[in-house]
Amino acid sequence: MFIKKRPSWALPSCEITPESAYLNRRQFMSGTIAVAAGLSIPGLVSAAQLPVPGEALDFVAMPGYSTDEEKTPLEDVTQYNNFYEFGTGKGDPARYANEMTVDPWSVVVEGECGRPGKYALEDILKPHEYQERVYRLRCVEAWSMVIPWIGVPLADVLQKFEPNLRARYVYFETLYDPDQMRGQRSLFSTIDWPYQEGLRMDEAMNELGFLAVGLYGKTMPNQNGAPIRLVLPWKYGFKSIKSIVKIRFQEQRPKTTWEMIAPQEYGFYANVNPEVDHPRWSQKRERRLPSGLLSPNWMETEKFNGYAEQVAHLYKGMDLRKYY
Ligand SMILES: Nc1nc2c(c(=O)[nH]1)N[C@H]1C(S)=C(S)[C@@H](COP(=O)(O)O)O[C@H]1N2
Ligand SMILES: [Mo]
Repeated sequence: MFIKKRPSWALPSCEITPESAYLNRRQFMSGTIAVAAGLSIPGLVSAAQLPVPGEALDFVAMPGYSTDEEKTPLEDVTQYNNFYEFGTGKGDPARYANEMTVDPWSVVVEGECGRPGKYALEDILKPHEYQERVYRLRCVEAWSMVIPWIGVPLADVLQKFEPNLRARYVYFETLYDPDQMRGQRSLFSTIDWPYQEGLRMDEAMNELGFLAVGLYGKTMPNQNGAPIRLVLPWKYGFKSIKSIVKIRFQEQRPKTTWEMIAPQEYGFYANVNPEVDHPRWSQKRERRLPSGLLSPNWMETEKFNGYAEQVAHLYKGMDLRKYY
């Protein structure tokens, strides 16, 4: 057993226009750690289960990858969501995401890799053991949560597809199915579906990147991006793409959904940065949910959302005002 010092980000840290306002305007105008070592102890944890909706999952807690800040209550995590495929209201995903079927689910892997193909989700998950990581999630709209995710390291999954040397970026895509996703049927939607995201390969391979299949010990609720979604805690929430059906390794930087909608407001990198304001609001502070009128629960936003120790090196020498 080896003991690693707990990284700094694991310690407790000492008038906003939502993204939808932009759309509305447009609509108007246009009409590792001790426990980690335990992973190798046989019998400690069973192999990954299939994500059956609502079922409890076996997992290994990862205190070295977890904050001990107070967790946001399950109710807020599952009823205050952004998932525009089901509507732009915060309550719409909880109301309508059960119109989506997540079983069976497959993911197409393509591009610059040795193992392209169409994979059943269980085949992607099978070789891995589930971990629980309690991460902060900071939305670009200046609210935040603390969520206990269950899932597998993104790097471990991507590695299995054997990306080659031409793979400089990885692209992700959400399900496109207007029959199941009422937001995609909306005449007012300015999003060019499907929702698309991407990362530089070295960002994707960072130890913090996580593919979540559950939260609070159970299979992922649909509104949070069932059956599998990305979690990138040092970036604004919109990078953490939900309900993934495609992964592509590519040489060129992919276009991403929010960048395409409003490039002057949402960049490709989207690293949490209190020093770079959104053109229409400050990013210096955030409302930690639950947040009410009388107790808005404002707190300071930290650079890279408090995960600088793990990720700052990825952006060394880059002007983060330019590459926001
Ligand atoms: N496909 C898809 N993924 C998405 C979104 C979306 O609208 N569609 N919203 C993003 C935004 S803006 C945020 S803040 C997070 C919210 O995740 P949560 O609802 O699980 O808290 O999901 C991100 N992933
Ligand atoms: Mo967000």
